[in-house]
Amino acid sequence: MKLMFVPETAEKIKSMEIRGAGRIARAAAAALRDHALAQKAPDNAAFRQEMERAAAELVATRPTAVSLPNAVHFVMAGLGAGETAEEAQAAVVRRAEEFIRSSQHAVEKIAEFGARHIRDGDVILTHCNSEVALACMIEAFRSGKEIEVFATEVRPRNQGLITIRTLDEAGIKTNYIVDSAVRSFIHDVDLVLVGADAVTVNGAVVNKIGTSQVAHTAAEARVNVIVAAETYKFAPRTVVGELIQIEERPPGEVLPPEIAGTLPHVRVRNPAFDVTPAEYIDLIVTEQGAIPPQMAYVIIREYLGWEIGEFRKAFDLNGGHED
Ligand code: RI2
Repeated sequence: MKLMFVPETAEKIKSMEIRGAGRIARAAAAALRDHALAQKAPDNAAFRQEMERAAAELVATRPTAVSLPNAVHFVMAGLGAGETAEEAQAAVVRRAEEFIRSSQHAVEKIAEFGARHIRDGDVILTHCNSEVALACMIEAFRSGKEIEVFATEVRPRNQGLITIRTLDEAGIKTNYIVDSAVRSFIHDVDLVLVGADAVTVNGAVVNKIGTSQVAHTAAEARVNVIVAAETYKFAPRTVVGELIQIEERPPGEVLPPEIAGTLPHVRVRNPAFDVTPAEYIDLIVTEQGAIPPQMAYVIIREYLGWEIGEFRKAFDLNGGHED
């Protein structure tokens, strides 16, 4: 087993060598597990402090995908276990393993549920590179459904390339298009299927920049939009009014600095994500089943285990005290 060190993992998440909301979450859990194991004969207070520091370093890497803080929160709850550092250490390791296992299981479950929403002969449009959205398509294809996919290029990081390689490997007939061609092809499409970086309490989906344009185009053409999202992509803190921060990445990803440098009046903007309102989404497929986006609160309440007392503590509401 290759050990995942925290600084190395944090760097890879930041540079997007490790990317995709689910993969980021699993990598963070693995890094916390290995970091905990690396603390030999730890002193109680020092162990907890060091784990908190490492957790903060991981969470600070990318601000939008809520799977990252949710995974870290799940693993770090192990710090509360037992009296000694060894007990806390064992609990952190156990919880990290549990998160990774259940995340992989969630992808399989969503593939199974999502594939049932794909009919034989469907043409599906996807945007960006979503492990879960692709798993649904591959499962549908594997079960004998003849499908065809339109995959966007996804400027500026070209995640569409990863998507078409995966689809090609699976033997699925695929069309590769530039992002701005979505409206030109939407009438050839039966279904839009994308992933999510975050789902808010009002059912809005935060996903790769351009998703909201795709969903808007689909709504205009009366094409259904399905989002594949594990429950740990739902954002508990949106219940108490926290907004999802949209990451803005370096301008050099969009325009090379040697060109940008010659244009003193031009400012390049590079938001990595956008928000698709619930009314443009027909269904969110989670590992607990498919829900209309308006039911996001139920997922947050039932499956994320963040109690209101915890929100208060996190935001220092009510002086951090529970009622
Ligand atoms: P899975 C990605 O973000 C894309 O926005 C993708 O739709 C989403 O994470 C979910 O990915 P980025 O890391 O977890 O490419 O479904 O910025 O793989």
